[in-house]
Amino acid sequence: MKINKAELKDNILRELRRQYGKTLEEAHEFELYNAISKVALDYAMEKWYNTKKTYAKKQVKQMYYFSAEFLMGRFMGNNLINLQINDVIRETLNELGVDINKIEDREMDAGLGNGGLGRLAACFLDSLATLSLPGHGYGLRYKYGMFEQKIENGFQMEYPDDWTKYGDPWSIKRMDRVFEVKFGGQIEVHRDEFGKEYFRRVNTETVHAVAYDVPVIGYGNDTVNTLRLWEARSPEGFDLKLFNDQTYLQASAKAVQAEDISRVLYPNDTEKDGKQLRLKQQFFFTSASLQDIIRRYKSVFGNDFSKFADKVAIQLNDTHPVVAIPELMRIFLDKEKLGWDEAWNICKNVFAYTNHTILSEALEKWDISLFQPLLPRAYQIIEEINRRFIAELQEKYPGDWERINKMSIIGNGQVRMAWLAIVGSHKVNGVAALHTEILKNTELKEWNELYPEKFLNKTNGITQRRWLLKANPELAALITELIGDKWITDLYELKKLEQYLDDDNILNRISEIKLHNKERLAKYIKDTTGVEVNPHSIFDIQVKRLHEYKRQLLNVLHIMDLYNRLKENPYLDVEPRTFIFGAKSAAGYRRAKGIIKLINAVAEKVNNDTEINGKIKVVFLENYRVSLAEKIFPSADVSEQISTASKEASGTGNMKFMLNGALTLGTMDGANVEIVEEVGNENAFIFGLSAQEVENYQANGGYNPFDEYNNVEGLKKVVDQLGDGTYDDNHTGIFRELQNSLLYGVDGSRPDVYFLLKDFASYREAQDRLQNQFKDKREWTRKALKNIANAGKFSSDRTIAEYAKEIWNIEPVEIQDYI
Ligand code: DL6
Repeated sequence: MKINKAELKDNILRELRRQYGKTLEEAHEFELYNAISKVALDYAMEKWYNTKKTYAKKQVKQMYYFSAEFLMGRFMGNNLINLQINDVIRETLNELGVDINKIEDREMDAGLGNGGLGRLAACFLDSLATLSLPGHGYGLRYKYGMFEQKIENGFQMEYPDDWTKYGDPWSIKRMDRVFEVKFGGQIEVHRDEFGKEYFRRVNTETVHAVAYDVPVIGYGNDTVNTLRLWEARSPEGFDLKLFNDQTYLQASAKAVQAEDISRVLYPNDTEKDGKQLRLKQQFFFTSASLQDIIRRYKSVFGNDFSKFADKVAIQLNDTHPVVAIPELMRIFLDKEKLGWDEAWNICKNVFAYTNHTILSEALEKWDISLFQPLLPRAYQIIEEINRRFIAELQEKYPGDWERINKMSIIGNGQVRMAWLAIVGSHKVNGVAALHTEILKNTELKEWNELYPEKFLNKTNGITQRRWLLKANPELAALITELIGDKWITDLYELKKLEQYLDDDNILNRISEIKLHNKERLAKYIKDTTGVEVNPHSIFDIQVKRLHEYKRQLLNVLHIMDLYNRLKENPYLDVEPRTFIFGAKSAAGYRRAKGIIKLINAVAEKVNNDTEINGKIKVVFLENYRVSLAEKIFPSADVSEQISTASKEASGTGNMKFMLNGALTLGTMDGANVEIVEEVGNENAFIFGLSAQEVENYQANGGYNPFDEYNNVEGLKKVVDQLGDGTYDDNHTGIFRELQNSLLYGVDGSRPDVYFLLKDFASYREAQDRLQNQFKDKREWTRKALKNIANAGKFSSDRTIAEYAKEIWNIEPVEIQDYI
């Protein structure tokens, strides 16, 4: 896009005057952020309009990604890059004496997600638009996103994340797109003029869903898709009569109750949390989205639904939006008066479902006692879906009641959302090859036997626009200098970098860039934590949600061991190391919070021990989020991907590290397996039990952790230190609970369910190997380059192209000019 600098300057200054009545000198940085964003949005508006018009006119099939989470991060920087106006805006602001980096830092992250699942959705939107594919997001506009984490006295504290408090220039409120969503009430049966039965909901509680549209801008093309997020509004609003009667609290009570639905993101990841409000959120956004899709369809095709599945695809991002299946059935049956078979066939062809976890506790199940009163018609429809499904099973597996009970959508007083998703979808996918195999062979074995044609793998990916081009501009520039800029939209191009594997000049430049990034992060660490770290040390980083299966505790146990070794022998030959963590724990997850406290307690001791000559430093970075991740990934030497094999469905942080030249220290889990396949075993550090070995132990009742505790070098000492007061947990007893969980099991679980002690020896060996190899800087950088060059597979462009072809059946659309 060609933009005239003088005009751009005028536009920004005019926007400041218009919005705030201020000059540049008077404006706050956040005001300037809002003004620049509005000007940039204006440049996208024409394309946005043309995209919508083109899709409608060409009547193309469109895909809607239903997700309770979109972890978008900051919008401005990414949008400027995708609009290709980043440089001109930078230069213009420079001429005005404004540092754009400071302005960028004023933007609060749109943290409308917990972790991997939500960030994946955001990467997918970027790829859809960049590949010119007609695909949009539908979700919830939470007033408060992922909580803000503060570390106080080593403990995690949670504070509300009021992400729009300085404005939200990238959203457009659409009062012309408001839908009613109904909860509760009763079902009345009526008959139409032909005597056909139909159902109507009465005495319901109605909430309004108000659309907010966010543009999703393709890189360097004309496509601007839409992320439509719904806000809950009470239809009645504020009761002025009650207010005048001086009943102040009651006056707004109804509105508050309705608006609670979109007030806050549930901050739990993989943990089951059966709250009624959560189910309300799920139904709220899926119902509004479906009504919107039907409205759009009918505006072209009227009441002829025969083409619906040829024009609409809906991807269910995990089980959270699965209640969309009975809701679409309800709309077809009760409003559009379709017959059951016709409606059900359309549904099955429209929906596809992605599973993101094998942790069975995360497969949502709702108690009927909660579900039925809240969504009586949806429940009735699920009963009918199940009745017909059970009949199908009985025919296929006569007398096999065990199997039939296990597969029943309703059972044990609960509605099983994953089962509903599989029955109501035409495709079911896992998110990495190993994950899909585990689903097919163990977790969803019976389902794969019943519907083998439904199951397929779609290995996750990440967008290189945010995670390399934006996050690591120096490396991005070098790559473009060497192989041209095609990699920005075709990441397999990076393979061409292999020609430089033995070019010392290039290896030096890569190593210098890494050092610059590490210096930048070191400064951030100093500014935010006060800890001084050595940019020449190994930056060994684990950033992700805090969960026991991700095994941050294994990482800490190794640090404690390394520290013990150094204390015993201060001359021990170890490369200086900086261990960096970033992680949020679900607020109610005691042991995960205990691990955060332990990291901070170890940091406190190690960082202040002058006897070890600063050889190891430990840093916990507060409030890990997308914008902080952008600073972290480019600075890593080592990427810690150490989950218990079989537990991490895919991981996507592993891909972001690899793309930025970090070497993976990991187990054969999730997408690590494919990373190693691409880069070669010799360019990663692999350790630990395989998924099969873990499964075997689990099948045989676990293992005896004392065998390891008593025999593995260094292990007994660190496990004992969890309980002997070496590290201060402020008398909470949480470190002892961690110790107990490893040796004896807590809350009725087996000891060491995540096999930390079992994997300790091989983890320690891999760590030692790694630090020895770091001594040879040239060889290390060569391996780093090998990682970068082989990251092509992990672009979300590849993932999305596969979904488009094999699941959604959508094609790139050339955008026409209608303005
Ligand atoms: O597929 C995205 C992401 C994977 O990379 C992670 O391995 C997986 O843990 C995560 N799953 C969730 C599950 N949440 N729920 N339900 O976040 O998905």
